[in-house]
Amino acid sequence: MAANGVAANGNGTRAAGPRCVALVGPFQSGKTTLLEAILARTGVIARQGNIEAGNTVGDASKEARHHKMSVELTVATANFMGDSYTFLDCPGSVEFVHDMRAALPAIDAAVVVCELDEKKVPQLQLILRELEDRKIPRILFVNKIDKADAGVHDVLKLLQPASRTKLILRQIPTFAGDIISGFVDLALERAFVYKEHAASEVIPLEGDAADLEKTARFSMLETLADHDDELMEQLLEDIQPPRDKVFDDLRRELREGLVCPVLMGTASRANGVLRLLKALRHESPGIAETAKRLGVKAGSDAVAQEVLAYVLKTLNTAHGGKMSVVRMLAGQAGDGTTFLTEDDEAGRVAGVFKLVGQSSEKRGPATVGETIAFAKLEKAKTGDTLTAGKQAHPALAKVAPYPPVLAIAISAKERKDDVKLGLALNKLAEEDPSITIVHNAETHEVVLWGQGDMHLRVATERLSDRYGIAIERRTPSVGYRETIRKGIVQRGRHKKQSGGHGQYGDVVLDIKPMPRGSGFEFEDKISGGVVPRNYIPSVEEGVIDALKHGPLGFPVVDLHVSLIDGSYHTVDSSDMAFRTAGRIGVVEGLPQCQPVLLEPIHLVEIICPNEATAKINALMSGRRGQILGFDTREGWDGWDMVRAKMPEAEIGDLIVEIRSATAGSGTFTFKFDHMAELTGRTADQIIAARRAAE
Ligand SMILES: Nc1nc2c(ncn2[C@@H]2O[C@H](COP(=O)(O)OP(=O)(O)O)[C@@H](O)[C@H]2O)c(=O)[nH]1
Ligand SMILES: [Mg+2]
Repeated sequence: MAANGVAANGNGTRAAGPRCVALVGPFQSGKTTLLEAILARTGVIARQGNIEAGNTVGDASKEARHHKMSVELTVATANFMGDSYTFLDCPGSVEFVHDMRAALPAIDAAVVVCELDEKKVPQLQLILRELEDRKIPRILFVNKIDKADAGVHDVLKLLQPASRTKLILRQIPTFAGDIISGFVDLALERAFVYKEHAASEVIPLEGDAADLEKTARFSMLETLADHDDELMEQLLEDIQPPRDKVFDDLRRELREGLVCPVLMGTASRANGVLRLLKALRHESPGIAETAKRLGVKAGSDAVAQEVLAYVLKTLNTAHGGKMSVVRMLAGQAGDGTTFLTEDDEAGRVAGVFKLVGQSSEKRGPATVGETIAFAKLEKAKTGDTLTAGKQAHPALAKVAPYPPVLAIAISAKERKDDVKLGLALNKLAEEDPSITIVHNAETHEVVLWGQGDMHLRVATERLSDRYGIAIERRTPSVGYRETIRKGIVQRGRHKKQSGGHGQYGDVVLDIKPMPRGSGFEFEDKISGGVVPRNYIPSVEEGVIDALKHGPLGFPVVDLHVSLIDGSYHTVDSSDMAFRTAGRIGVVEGLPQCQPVLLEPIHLVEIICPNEATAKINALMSGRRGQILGFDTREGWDGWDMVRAKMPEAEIGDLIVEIRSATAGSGTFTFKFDHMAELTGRTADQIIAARRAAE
């Protein structure tokens, strides 16, 4: 082993330097509890807290405590057997998944916390997929083993469908009656009994446990041998491979992403946690492999190493301070280091901090491999690649947020907060790029788009808790339009004789419907100068004014208006007068043209595990959706994609129902397709609501 933690990354040795490990996995599987157990085990905290008591290091924000769930990434650095580890407790809820996704590029390995629950397998599959695609080494930690029964022997059968790489069972449980009392580590060939909040105790491996161990160990070795011919020969010839060889294989095959080892335990009692930490210590890769995975070119001794860092999270504290949580990928940086992003100046570091949840401790410069927070990098964003060099470094990784699926319209309860709200929204979106803010110029609404109901709720809570703005929320307006079904020729006359100068404008408009999607056209058909040239643009402006608000209350589209006749007055005519005449012509003409409501229809694509497809079809039909068909999702075993056309008004909270029909794993995308006529009761209600609102 190399001295002083200097990089030594041959297969035979453990990785060196500070590590960065993410705790990921389905919602409620126990990641935050596991972090708590790790922090207790490593002495960062004196006593392990729990979610129910609301005293954990993770989930310490007001919003997380309130909802008893992780709503953002928690960062905590600990020491274990002389090495530094930074753990990222990632939210498991799909609504907050961007925090996890944005952090992944910079981690050395992920601990995927899961439960033995069939319903949660699709969610687990989504997370593993993300890790597989990014080639991130991963260990499965089957948590809540205290609740498991004898069915636990089928761990691999239950979980393997979620993983494209071969799962490899590293431990098997041992029982005292029906209750799991400990485990056998198949690599060490040692039996342990669990002790509550203490290290497990080694006991003799004998009896039934010894027999089970032999079989389980053999299948572990068989899987390892898929990638090791020498081991394969040893197994065929019934030779016991040396223990070191087994460990070397476990280490190499994990790092190369050939296998995914499975450990187990009970986070709430800190059982199995020490073995997990030891597996990370001995088997998981370190910064050297991670930098290589990201394509960082190693500096030689002769050339000073370029300083490189990846921003994995951005925090805005209540007192206005900004912190960028970064993983140092190369070099060293501290107070005064000036960073560049890929395309901008990031700012100058004013404070380096070690984080343990909400508490931050000032410290000296950060070196390669460390995960710390830099204060005051005003322009750095989550996902940026930072360099301290003179030239920007191309982005090492880019993680685009998933397109938003749910929207609310918000406003400040009090007018005086309008400006504050604008600034706070910018900060919110900076911290969480999976939130999008859209200003609807037509309806003057500020629309907050996000990943689900809880996501948006937490966003508005932050606006009030952190920035002190009372918020009102509404359902955003649907982009209704109206059009006409028949044409008319209509005169528009504006004449006023009130002392001095009068006003005179007179036009005849030929108004005709046009095909769907063609918008609006204006045509000048004046001959003989009955309306002088210079007034014609004003007539068009007047027409456009009137089309902003049709007889049903919505913008009017898909019509053609020709100016075919009119008259003028040499003294009293003006641009204003003709604009008014144009408007009057349309306002008086349209109600006679059989106006009809138009509603936006979107093309919707839903992805779901195929056992939910029938439910999804029913859901879509129930919401006036027209199902176009469904197909297996390409490259995704056991998943379908359903396509449908659906009115925008019905999409509203569609995601909420899709998620409840798919145990949280289904989602959808949508894009505008066309406008369709809407008549009957639904249309009448929409028009009446519009009138009432005006
Ligand atoms: N029985 C049992 N419950 C656990 C265990 N770990 C966590 N829990 C509970 O499971 C729930 C979710 O835990 P949490 O850590 O918030 O899960 P996360 O969403 O993955 O962070 C909480 O009620 C925990 O107390 C465990 O090992 N055994
Ligand atoms: Mg959590």
